[in-house]
Amino acid sequence: MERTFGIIKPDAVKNGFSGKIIDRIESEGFKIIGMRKLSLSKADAEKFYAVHKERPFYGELVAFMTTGPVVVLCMQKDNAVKAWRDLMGATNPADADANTLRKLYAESIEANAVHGSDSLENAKIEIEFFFSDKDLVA
Ligand code: IDP
Ligand code: MG
Repeated sequence: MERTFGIIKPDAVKNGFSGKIIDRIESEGFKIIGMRKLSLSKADAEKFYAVHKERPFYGELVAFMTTGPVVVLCMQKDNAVKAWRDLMGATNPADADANTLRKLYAESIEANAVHGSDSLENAKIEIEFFFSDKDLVA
């Protein structure tokens, strides 16, 4: 069974959507095997999004991700990486399909409610960034 990594971003936590998003994750058949609420430090956000360092929105993205607490998630399901990306919807909520998390809950292309790993390789790296083995309970 595949594992992926997700974040409920500061906008969605602040707007009171954490519970709705977690409910949806479970009703779509994901098993949540790790979950923690935390505040990202600037250094953590910079490191987590280092792959986007050269993109023009990097500084603003790091600033946004440190505006308030987030919920980090490790989720398990068949084809979890793709299934979670599909459930999230397009990066820009204006382009997201109906009933995706970003269509339902995102504020903007930046404050877009959720993060999800884009590959199995990155899922492993991102899970390890936030969770140790003993934090993951299947
Ligand atoms: P993804 O989250 O759908 O994988 P990425 O291209 O990996 O999208 O971008 C990472 C994050 O950076 C997005 O989720 C969003 O928060 C932010 N972002 C992406 N494109 C823009 C933009 O054009 N302006 C502002 N923020 C952006
Ligand atoms: Mg991405």
